[in-house]
Amino acid sequence: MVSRRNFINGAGAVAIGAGLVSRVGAASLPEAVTMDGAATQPPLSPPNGRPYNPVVTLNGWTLPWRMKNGVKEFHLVAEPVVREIAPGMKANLWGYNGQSPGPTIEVVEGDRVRIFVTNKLPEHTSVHWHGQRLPNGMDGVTGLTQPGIQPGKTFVYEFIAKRPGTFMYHPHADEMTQMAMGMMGFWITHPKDPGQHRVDRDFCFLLNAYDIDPGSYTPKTSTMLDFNLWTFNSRAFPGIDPMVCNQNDRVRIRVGNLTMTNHPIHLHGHEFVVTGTDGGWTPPGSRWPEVTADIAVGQMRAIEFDANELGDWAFHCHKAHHTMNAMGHDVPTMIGVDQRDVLSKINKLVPDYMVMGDKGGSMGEMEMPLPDNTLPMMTGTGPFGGIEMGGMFTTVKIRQGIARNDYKDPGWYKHPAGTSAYEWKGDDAAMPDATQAPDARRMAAQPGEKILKVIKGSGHRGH
Ligand SMILES: [Cu+2]
Repeated sequence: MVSRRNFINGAGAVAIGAGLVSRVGAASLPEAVTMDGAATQPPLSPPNGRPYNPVVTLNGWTLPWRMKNGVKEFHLVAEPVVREIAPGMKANLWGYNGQSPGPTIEVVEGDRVRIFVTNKLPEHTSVHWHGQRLPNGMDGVTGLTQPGIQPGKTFVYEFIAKRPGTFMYHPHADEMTQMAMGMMGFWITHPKDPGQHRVDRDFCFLLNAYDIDPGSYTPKTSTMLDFNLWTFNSRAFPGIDPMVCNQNDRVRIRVGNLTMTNHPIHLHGHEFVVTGTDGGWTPPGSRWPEVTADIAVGQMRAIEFDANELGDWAFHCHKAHHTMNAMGHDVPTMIGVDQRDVLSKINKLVPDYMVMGDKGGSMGEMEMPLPDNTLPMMTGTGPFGGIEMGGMFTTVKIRQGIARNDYKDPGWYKHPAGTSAYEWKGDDAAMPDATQAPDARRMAAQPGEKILKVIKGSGHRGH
């Protein structure tokens, strides 16, 4: 839900509606609109200015603006925020206008844009408009192109949005702290001709990561690589909304990476092409089909596909530890280790000790008591039971009869009879032989023979 605050004198409430500004704001600064929730907001249809096809920010929103003498004016407020990472966990982050990431800024190629940035953080900041062509002095690099914006101060950035495409914004001031705290946002410059690069659904989100100890609320800002929360727009599965599509829609998903590592982003059931990069639209002749696109640090990618196949299709980072949440990251591999003998001995010392994972996985089904304010490592429940995922995971839900502007979750897909994997209940003799490779046969244990088991190292250092 959008709410409005007035940073000049705290004057009374103002009617809610895109593009509206308060009287005080109109006389000076544009009003700083804020958001108080993490649900995906419907696209913001432009109330003025040139027409475009708006994007949908996954678990986010688009910042309203005001037109002043032909200039699109926005007001960003850098400030501490509380972001719900997923139901059951909140984080003390830094962001813009009430949320982290900040709101998406949408403009049209050729627009003159003026952005007021008010700093309500306890230290100086700046905003770098990542990927834009702009005058050097508007590039937002503290010390290099401007002094830092001190706490309580407002700076103005102004430039023409020259190149259409997919961009990001983030501070270029005490970057390690401010990015680790969630200071970032998306920027879309739509093409002048709304018929160009037209799709039916256009989603966007940032990849980000945090290191928040179970039971605490504030990210550890000195962490370089060993993050324990991998998120889409500061949300972790099962807190990430699905991307809802009508069957046969042309769908674009724009992703920007502001973590410290690369993410191979993978879509099930469909092939896509990369139609946009950091530098703009890719020439059609340069595109090839794929199902996973690796997105490096600082990169933006726009992928496109035809949503032909009905269903709930997984969409996730393919690094397995990036589809995990905070709890249980430093657990040793116990597959193949029979712990029954030691259990009774350990229980004398540690009454609540549990045997974990000797048959592999199944963390998702364990009912472990969690400390306050954290998320289980593998979680989420689908129509067939535990999904055993976390972090950078969501679904693309493709249905028939979804209205053009409808993005609400249609629930789980109901598979038509005879189209799901099923348990074999027939005669085993009717199955084809399970042929084994010669090595596997040789290594199979004979009765009474002991097999050497390998116990892998623990932890996840250095990803
Ligand atoms: Cu990843």
